[in-house]
Amino acid sequence: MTLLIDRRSLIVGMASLAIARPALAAPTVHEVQMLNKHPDHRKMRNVFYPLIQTVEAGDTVTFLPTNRGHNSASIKGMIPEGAEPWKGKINQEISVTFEKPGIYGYMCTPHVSLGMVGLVIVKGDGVAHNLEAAKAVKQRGKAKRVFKRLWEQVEADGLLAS
Ligand SMILES: [Cu+2]
Repeated sequence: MTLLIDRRSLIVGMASLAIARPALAAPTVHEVQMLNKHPDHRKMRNVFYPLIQTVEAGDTVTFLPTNRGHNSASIKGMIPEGAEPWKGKINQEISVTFEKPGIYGYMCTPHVSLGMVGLVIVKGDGVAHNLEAAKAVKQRGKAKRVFKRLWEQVEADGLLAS
């Protein structure tokens, strides 16, 4: 009888350990720099680097003011419904944690019409659910051309495969 109880509690103990394990995987922090010039394409001015950051749900992206005069702010209509928008101040380092799979378009407020925009793609179930909505958002100035290129890259690199 005693043996049976011990064995049961052992099994229960192991089961809870197995359930707890996935939660132990530490979320990753990714860094996106705010730059005056793209490190590889010097003619590209006012850029986020990398322009597309792919993350897992629960990960954090820290936007670093490597060069001055920039910020990171989500673009209205370009994040999944129910997701928290963000808006950093100029020269502010800001960390955003992404819980919901999907596409997140963002900009630098003073340079959006010069094409300073980027994408965070949060992988997982429903990663592409807001693709069409994000694509449909009207873009200002050069942001239109930059996003066109980013959508092409997203497709070419298969970044929406969950
Ligand atoms: Cu900027």
